[in-house]
Amino acid sequence: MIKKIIHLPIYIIASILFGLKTLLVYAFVFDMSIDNPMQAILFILNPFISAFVFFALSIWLKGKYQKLFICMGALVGSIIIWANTMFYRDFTDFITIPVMFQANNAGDVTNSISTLFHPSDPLLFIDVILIFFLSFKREAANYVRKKKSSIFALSAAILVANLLLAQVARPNLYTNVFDREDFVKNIGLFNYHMYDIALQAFTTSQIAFADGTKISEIRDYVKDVKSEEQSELFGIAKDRNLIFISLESIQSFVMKNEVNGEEITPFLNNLIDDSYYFENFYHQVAQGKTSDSEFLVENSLYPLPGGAVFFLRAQNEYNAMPEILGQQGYYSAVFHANNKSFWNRNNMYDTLGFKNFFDETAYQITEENSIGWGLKDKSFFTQSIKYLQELPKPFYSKFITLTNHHPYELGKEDASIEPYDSESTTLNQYFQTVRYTDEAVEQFFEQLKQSGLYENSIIVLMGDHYGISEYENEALGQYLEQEITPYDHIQLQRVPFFIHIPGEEGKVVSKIAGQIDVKPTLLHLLGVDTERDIGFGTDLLAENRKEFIAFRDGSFVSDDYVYTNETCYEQGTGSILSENTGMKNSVCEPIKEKVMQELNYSDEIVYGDLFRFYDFQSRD
Ligand code: GP9
Ligand code: MN
Repeated sequence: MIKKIIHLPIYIIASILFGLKTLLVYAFVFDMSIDNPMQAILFILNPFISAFVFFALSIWLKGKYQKLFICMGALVGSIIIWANTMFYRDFTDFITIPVMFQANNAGDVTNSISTLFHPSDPLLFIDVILIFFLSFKREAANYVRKKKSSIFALSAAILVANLLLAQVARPNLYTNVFDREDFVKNIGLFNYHMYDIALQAFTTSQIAFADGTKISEIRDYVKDVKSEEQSELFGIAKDRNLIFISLESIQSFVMKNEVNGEEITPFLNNLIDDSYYFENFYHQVAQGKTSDSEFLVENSLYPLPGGAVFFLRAQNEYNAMPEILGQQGYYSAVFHANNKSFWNRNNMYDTLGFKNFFDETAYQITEENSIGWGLKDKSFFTQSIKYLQELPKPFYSKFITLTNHHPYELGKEDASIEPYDSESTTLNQYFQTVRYTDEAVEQFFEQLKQSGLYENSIIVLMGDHYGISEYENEALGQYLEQEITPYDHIQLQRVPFFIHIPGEEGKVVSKIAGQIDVKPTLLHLLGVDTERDIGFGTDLLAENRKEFIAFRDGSFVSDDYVYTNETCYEQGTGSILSENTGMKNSVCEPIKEKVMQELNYSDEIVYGDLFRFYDFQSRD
């Protein structure tokens, strides 16, 4: 058998040895979860497929070049694996092109190479030694044209099959990236690096061709749009800590509502009485979900039309809240008990100016205290308090909850209310996990009071995005006792938004509002002037606001109209004013044009990295 293998063509031996080594590294170094049987198959096969596709190219070369190609390929490939192995030990993540060129990261890596080196690392090169030895022991094979073509066709076919099946194992893998791990386990480490190189090349060219003068046009637009008046509450929370709680998947329809005769969110309902509560506040996220909501909040810019801006533009210049508050002497930290590379947070948080990220490694996560996506919210808050107390003050801290995440799993012991009864398990369970998060937040408020942090803080709570998607419309319609039209669907994109300032009364605010408005609103409360800033939101506590809330797909709501699915509705009644008219004679048309212009301006800033041409500090 061994003899038979040894007599196989050298490119096949190299593919087997190198593929096997890669698979062992996947299994023993990279901590990757397997979500379905197709993924398990790809996880095992992709190392061999990539190796075969590469080494098979050698058949086009003659004599010593053929052997050189195979040996050098094995060596360079092994160095890439080794580099990823060391990087993974430190960052639990895979190398990306921008990370390699980030001065501080590269410094970190070179400094710690000695500490990251593992005595077993030389084993990563055993296959290379064998490949060198075997290829120099024998003559290079001479392939006829026909054979070359069929081997090439075979490698192309298995590569394409791998790439396509990866899309089955992880839908929308290429268009909506959540985590680099998804790439590595489905298409393989080397294909992931190729994808990353192509993406970076595209990004670099887009940035290189950006027009720097555009930013002054956008600045003029923003100046015009911003509310002239400053809120009376400007500076009311000056120097207080800002505690921001991102409520996973909580929509407004659960507020002040019941299921089986039980209140769903008793704590949040009560909190309305002594907070600023915005009852017509909309989420504006696109494919980047939670990360898009974070992007909106920190920058008052729109997320991108496709993919997650956290992945696609993590190297841009921004003027984000953590950075602005940092200039005011604030420390900043994010608390979120998930893998730090999810949504590329580890890189993007650095870019946005966060000083610290308490990711899953900061928490004790056991079988008892976790469910679904990870650590349960109650334990998350309890374990966070000690870190929060130690932060330098004043601080801006952001907490991202997790238990109320699709598919809304919860153990019996944690469920305080009965599930709903409909065809949709998702909706049935949703009410229970929402209630659990409500209780977790209540407990966190108590802990803040006990720790003495409460009085000198302002606490902001916001639903990050919808939790019940359009697929559940039938069940949701049954619960809400109405048929859900596209008009209703837009109204259902409301998420709770609270600003709770201990010692202040607050009120219910009914005007339309959105995630784009959070940054100027909070900065003004903290007494930070935003005159020089460029963002598309307005201070929600000032008298006037811009007339619309734009959604990423071009839909919008305004005081008088709702526009979606090419249909213009009357706000409030939902009656259709005009349908599929090409909009020319629709009352929605003028606003629609402004919406499109604003979304385009935001995209130009983000795609072209235009803030590098703008001085946020200067006083003109
Ligand atoms: C993951 C959490 C959920 O870390 O933020 O992300 P989502 O799927 O809601 O975007
Ligand atoms: Mn989310």
